[in-house]
Amino acid sequence: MASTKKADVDAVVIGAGFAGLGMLYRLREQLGLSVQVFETGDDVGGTWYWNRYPGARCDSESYIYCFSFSDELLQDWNWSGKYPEQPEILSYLQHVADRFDLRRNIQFETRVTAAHYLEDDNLWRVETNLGEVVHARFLISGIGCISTGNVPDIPGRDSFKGDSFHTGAWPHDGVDFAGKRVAVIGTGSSGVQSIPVIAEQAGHLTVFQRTAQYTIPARHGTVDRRFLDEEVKPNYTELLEKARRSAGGIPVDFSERLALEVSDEERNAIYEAGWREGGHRFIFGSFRDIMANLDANHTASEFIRNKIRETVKDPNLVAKLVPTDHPLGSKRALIDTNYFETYNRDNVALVDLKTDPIECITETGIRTASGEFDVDIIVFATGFDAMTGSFFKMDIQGRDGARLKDDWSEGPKSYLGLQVHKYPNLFMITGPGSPSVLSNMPVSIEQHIEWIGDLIAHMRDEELDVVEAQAGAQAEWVTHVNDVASQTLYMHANSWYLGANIPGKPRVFMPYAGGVGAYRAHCEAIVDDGYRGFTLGRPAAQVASEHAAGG
Ligand code: NA7
Repeated sequence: MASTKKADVDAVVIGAGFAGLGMLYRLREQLGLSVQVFETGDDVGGTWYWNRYPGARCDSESYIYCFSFSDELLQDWNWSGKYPEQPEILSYLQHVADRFDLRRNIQFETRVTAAHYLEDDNLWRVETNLGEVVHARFLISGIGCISTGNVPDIPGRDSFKGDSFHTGAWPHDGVDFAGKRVAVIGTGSSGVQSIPVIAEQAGHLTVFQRTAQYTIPARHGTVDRRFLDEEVKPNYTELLEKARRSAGGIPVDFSERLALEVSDEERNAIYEAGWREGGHRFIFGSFRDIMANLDANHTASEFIRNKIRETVKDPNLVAKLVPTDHPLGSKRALIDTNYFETYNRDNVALVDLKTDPIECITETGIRTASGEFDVDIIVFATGFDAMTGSFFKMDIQGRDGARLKDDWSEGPKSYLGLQVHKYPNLFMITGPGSPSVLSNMPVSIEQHIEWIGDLIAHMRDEELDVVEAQAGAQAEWVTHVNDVASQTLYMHANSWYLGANIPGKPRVFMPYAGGVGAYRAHCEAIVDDGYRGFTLGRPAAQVASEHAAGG
């Protein structure tokens, strides 16, 4: 006989970053549902709560790094920087939480440890590290794509007697680098942002680089008030719509030019202009085939290599800093402030781990093949177990005893990055298989929030209790995600998109590389087709028990 357990709330949402806050607002204010949010931190913010390392900043321009659900919020909020810095994004999210009275449904300092689908009850049983248990009809993950830090298991790591920090778990009261000998391991986004700032504060900085990077000057500055007041605020509706239909979730026009169709002089002048303007405009504003064609890409990659050669004075450092093993953009495209210039400082040294690998961490520092580097502080800018790591920290079980860890052991499988077959009523906001990390995140997050909200509203209207991705639709989507990725330059590098940064992680391209606009259109077509690929209905157990009771 079917159980009669009741839901404590309509939905449990995990995480109180952009995704969790937006989902809570949508479900509570627009659908009138009861919602319980669990958040590990002691405040809202997600990524921007944890990543407080020096120089932490978003690569999207501030005017488009925001929620769009409230016109008043869009008009009232004024960013101060062209690229929003971590403290300001955190203030923004705190403001959103206060303005819309979101905190009352968020339980802080609480981690979801397990979530089991109870088939007889059609409920998710959600358990926390505090031993609490909540039953909910829907379970929605807003856990972020890059939220489980990767601190490499280097021999002797725990023997280090100095201080060590991962950039994604930075102390709230900061780190005093003054006069200290500091090691930074890693030159991804977090390393490239923090290295110039730490170099200014530290006595001495040694950077341990595994892969040399392309990075483009951000040309960060204060926000252009005229641009904001005259071009952005009166036109937010159109700008946001353009962002939603774009490739990367930003409202810009890509150049129509092809890199190999212009003369060398013209091409160089265009790159120079892009370099002066800075940021990702260097890529999308110059030629449309840089990210699609290896020969075109080579011209841009070589332009940046020449900039490194011009900027860095020591030829030994140039040889280490010039990237030669992957094309521009095949790892995450980086933007920086004074990154290469920093290597001209007297107090900065660089160790190339390709030729001089780390052997171990000692009580006093880092030992490589060539010698010992004594330091007071080690900064691990070594990235994240992206996209799947945070799911695997929870024991997620679907119907028929399915375990997410097992079902994703060869790489994540989902339908649209939104749902997983065998996990009814579980939704992922920007899960693997959606554009997520290849886009301006708030735009992708909001699309999922709206889509999930619309589906739940549809289910309520139609008196349907359960929704589950079909196996066939999921398999087709996974194939499509792989096919699209295989046609891109992303396959030419060892990146965290492919899980290559985590030893033993399956090498599968996790986000959807088809673009935000194309993805959105796909999601809309599926809805127009009666939620094609999803099974919507009433729980089998409930129907069976009604039959048995003559209902
Ligand atoms: P990333 O981009 O994953 O960068 C991590 C860096 O750490 C990268 O240079 C790695 O080298 C390096 N790394 C990782 N493991 C090791 C070990 N074991 N030894 C030496 N070096 C290592 O993380 P970030 O935090 O910088 O950025 C994450 C995202 O946050 C970013 O893309 C934005 O979306 C925001 P590798 O390149 O793998 O050789």
